Amino acid sequence: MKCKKCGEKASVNMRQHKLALCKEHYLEWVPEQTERFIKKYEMFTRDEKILVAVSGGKDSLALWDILHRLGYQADGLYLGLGIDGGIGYSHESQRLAQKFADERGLKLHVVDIEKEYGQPIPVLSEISHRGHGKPCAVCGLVKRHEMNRIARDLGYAVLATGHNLDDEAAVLFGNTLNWSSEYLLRQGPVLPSSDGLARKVKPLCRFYEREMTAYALARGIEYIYEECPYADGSQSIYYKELLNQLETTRPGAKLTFYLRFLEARKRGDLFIEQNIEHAHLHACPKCGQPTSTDDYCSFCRMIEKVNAVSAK
Ligand code: Q46
Ligand code: ZN
Ligand code: ZN
Repeated sequence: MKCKKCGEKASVNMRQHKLALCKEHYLEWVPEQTERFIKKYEMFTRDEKILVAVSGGKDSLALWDILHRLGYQADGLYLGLGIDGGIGYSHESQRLAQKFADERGLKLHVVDIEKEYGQPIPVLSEISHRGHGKPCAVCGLVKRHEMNRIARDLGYAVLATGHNLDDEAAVLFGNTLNWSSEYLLRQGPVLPSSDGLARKVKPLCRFYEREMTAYALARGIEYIYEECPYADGSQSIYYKELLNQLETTRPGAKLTFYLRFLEARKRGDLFIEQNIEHAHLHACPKCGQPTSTDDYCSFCRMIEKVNAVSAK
């Protein structure tokens, strides 16, 4: 297989684009494509301050690297979840995120959940009895809340995450199987800002996971190979496997699935569009973030409960 641009030996082959590239041209192609998606979906401009959520994994570090190479003002945010799982998961991922930032002279904000709220994620989950034994429900809630809080407190216009096409297609697949109209309507490369929350963007949403692995390796980015120990056996991993099977026999199926959905949504073709009733949102009296109840938001209720139990 030869590189389409220079004829040298190709190192990455993208069947869905019928495109093979050598390492050098691949490292040019990825940022060019990212720039194209940033413009196409109107994610942000060069004047806006961007906060990149970094986990220490390949996608978020690759995203930060690309934005930096493209000359955007992008700082990082690392949330210390306090997850060990026998492999020192949080400790190692924080070390790698910090190393990445230090080597490039980039600014990384680190927020440690245990320092902030008294307990690490697994304990918060246990005490608050949410999520049937797995900490993922509480973890998701805390991550969303903290990313919003920090973006707002530190004056970032945009919050960027490293979700790739495999992530997005798996979420779309799950939401479609359940016809979760509200989630379907909110899914996409950009979630506009609302009620004081920063805009959320996913600049890597059209890259396959394997393309991001290839990018991170080719750039020599050191990242944590292990997934979070709690990700094992999750529904999203199961959906990813199903979609990968489909992709093997029909190259490009994943991308088409996602892009056709975005087109249909843009045209207003999704029948769910008409039926959606937007829940009335209020500002949580404690933290100010939007919630659909008159009371505290779910995050603040969870923390209240944890505090009440811990005080006993
Ligand atoms: S939600 Fe669950 Fe993830 Fe949190 S506890 Fe780990 S697997 S990190 S994407
Ligand atoms: Zn080449
Ligand atoms: Zn709140």
